[in-house]
Formats: sequence, structure tokens, C-alpha cells
Amino acid sequence: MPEELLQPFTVQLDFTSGLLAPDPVVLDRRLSDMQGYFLEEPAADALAYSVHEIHVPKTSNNLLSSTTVLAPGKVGNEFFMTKGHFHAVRDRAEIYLTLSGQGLLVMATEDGTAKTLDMTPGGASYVPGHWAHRSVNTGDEPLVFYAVYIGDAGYDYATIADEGFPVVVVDNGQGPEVVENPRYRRS
Ligand code: S6P
Ligand code: ZN
Repeated sequence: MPEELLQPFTVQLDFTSGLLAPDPVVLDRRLSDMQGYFLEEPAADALAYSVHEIHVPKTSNNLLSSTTVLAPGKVGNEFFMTKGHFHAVRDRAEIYLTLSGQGLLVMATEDGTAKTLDMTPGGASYVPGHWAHRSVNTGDEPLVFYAVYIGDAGYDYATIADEGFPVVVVDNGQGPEVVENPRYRRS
């Protein structure tokens, strides 16, 4: 028997709102927390997304999980998105299950290879280790997804904050388009 035996539990998850009950850890990210992330600086502040995380010890034998609720909207022509990160422990993988809304999951390796996947309700996307990941809301409703990841994965935000992703997702007037990031590794 392990020294600290965890008790099994169930958390109730609302697929539309992304809310968890009981007692999640909630982290709000506002546009004002995301200076330098968009090609244009946001003209006004607003809540961009919330992360609701289920408490478990952050160890390699546990699975952490959370919902993310990403608001619809744009900064200039760029759709609202999460900051994006590599895992601090680079090889830690993750699953994103889209619950509601429409979006794109943008991923990149350290050598600059980019990959995007559609996020639509019911889609379970696998993010292998070594791929930085960011979600982008390309729809008119909140994009809600449930993420499951290895407990000690951690976050490296600095690499993306410095370099960006190789691609960005913009509204070209007819819909979302994935285009080369003119500032990739240049700012
Ligand atoms: C954690 C997982 C998600 C994100 C969340 C917010 O490994 O990838 O829970 O943390 O979607 O994105 P970010 O990039 O601000 O952490
Ligand atoms: Zn992650």
C-alpha cells in the first residue's frame, strides 16, 4: 500500500459551461495578462479564458485534469486563444476532449514544425510529448474542452512568450485561416 492512499471521487462537469463541482481551482486569464501574445495589442480588457482544475497531487503517478472555457472574440483579426505552452517536463502527453464550441488546436515542436487540428464537440485530440499546444476559439460561442495530463507535466510558458508559434489563426473575412506568424522567433 502507498503511504498516502487517495480516495476515489467523482467531479460533476457541465459540458456547456465547463463548470466543475465541487471545489475546482479556478484561474482566470484576461487580455491584460496576455500582452505580447497577439499581433496587435488588445485595445480593451476582457476575460479571455478560465481554467478549472481538479485537485490531485502533481506527481507522475496521477492524472491532472481541467476544463478550459475560452471566450469568443478577436484581437484585430486574430481569434481569442490561450497563451500556449510546452510542458516543463517535455515528454509529458495530454488529451483534449472538446465539449462545446468550435476551435483549432495549434501545436508546434521546438524545431518549428506546426500542426493544427479541428476542435469540435466529441473530438478527443492527442497531444504527444514535445508538442507545445494552444487552443483558439474560431466560433461565436465559448469553446469548452476537458484536458487530461500527467501530474508532473508542469508548464513552460516562457518559450512561447518569447518566440510565439510558427502559425497564427486569423479571420480572413470569410472565416478562420491558419497563416504564418510574421513575428515567429523575431520579437
Ligand atoms: C494543461 C492544459 C490546459 C491549459 C489551458 C490554458 O497542460 O494544456 O489545461 O493549461 O487550456 O492554456 P494555457 O496555455 O494558458 O495554460
Ligand atoms: Zn498542456
